[in-house]
Amino acid sequence: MKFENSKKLYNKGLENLVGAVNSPVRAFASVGGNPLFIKKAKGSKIVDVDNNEYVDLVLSYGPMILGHRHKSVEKAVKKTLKKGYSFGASTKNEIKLAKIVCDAFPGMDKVRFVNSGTEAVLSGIRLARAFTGKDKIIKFSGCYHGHQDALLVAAGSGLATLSLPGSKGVPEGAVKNTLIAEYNNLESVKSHFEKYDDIAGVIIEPVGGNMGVVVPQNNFLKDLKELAHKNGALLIADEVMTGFRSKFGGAQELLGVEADITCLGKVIGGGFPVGAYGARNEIMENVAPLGGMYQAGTLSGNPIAMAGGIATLTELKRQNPYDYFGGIGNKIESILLNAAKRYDVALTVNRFGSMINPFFTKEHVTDFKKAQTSDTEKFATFFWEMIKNGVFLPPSQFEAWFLSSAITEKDLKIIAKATDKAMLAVSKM
Ligand code: HOZ
Repeated sequence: MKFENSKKLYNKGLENLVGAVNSPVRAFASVGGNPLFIKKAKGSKIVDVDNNEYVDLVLSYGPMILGHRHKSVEKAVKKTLKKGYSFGASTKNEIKLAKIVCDAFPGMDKVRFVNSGTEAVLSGIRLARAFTGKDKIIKFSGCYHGHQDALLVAAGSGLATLSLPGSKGVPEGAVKNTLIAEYNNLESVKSHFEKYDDIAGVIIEPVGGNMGVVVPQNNFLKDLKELAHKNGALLIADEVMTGFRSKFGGAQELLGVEADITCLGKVIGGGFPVGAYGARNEIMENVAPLGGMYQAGTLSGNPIAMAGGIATLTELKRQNPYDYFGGIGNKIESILLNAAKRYDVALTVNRFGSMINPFFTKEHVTDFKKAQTSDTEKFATFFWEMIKNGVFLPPSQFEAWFLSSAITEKDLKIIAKATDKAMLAVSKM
């Protein structure tokens, strides 16, 4: 397999782009080698500029749940494009998408659209503070909530990939109200509530996806909500990854927990830049123009993005692929575990619906510390063998793999074959 054209573009990109990328995780920093440049994608497949074709398990880090360029999404977007791109005034489709979202999440009476998951969460945090009149926020190590200053500590995703404890340029003052707890460890949350009486909210990925996939154990989320409420704080669910993915009503529907504030992104825009935050009326009435919490955006509710979101969610509801995801997720889990057994490689696989990933460790991974016991050098070898055998994975141990409803039995065979070769390569290390 050749990567010459990607290599050329990478070197050219270095001149005027930082690291030749526009988001650090794309740089392949922890797996080595040059990042791949993509030419096109369709259905379950993605093609790089050297014409190598892969089964895509990155799916733009989650949004492409129907696979690439689903015909109903493409049709809706093309139709909308002909009417104009952005107006700085409201459109009917914003109301339509808002209704779909509020119907899916019973805890949301109202929603505000923004342009990314980062924006959704930073607004959700501000809203929790506005509603409670308190300042402190508890977050969990290994969870990543976008690149806003206040939450860029002990974070997963690109920071975990690059082994960064936090970000330069974040003033101490910006994180002085951020408290860190451990995922699946209620005691670590309790100790903060015992110490501080000005905690506005606890923010969590209901299923961790930015330290690899980490699933809440037992009744962790229910207990967390109860604990937060007992202390006058809100539960903020960052469902940027899981919203409409774990279930149409997100991880909250599957886990039976209703958050006070929900933040969304990724699938909600079907590949176009959309984020959203929402809550029940008494909370959302704090947002301008109804209330005094200010948040705005020139391109928020962009017509093209709204059309992409509506078409994606409509098709998703029609397909209802959640059982299918369970089935193919199960198969991929077995493929990974059987290959590990065959070649005597220590492996743990975590999965929640259509989010899955392996950790090269014997540990049962339930928090960030355990995720970090994974051998990242083994992951790097595994990653490149998968690439060379036609499977596009996130270039990081700490990013979830995503499944789309476009994946076929034939794709699963490609994944199985590649996994066998990749695991063999790992066993020889
Ligand atoms: N885990 C990241 C977002 N949730 C991946 C995308 C990126 O950082 O580019």
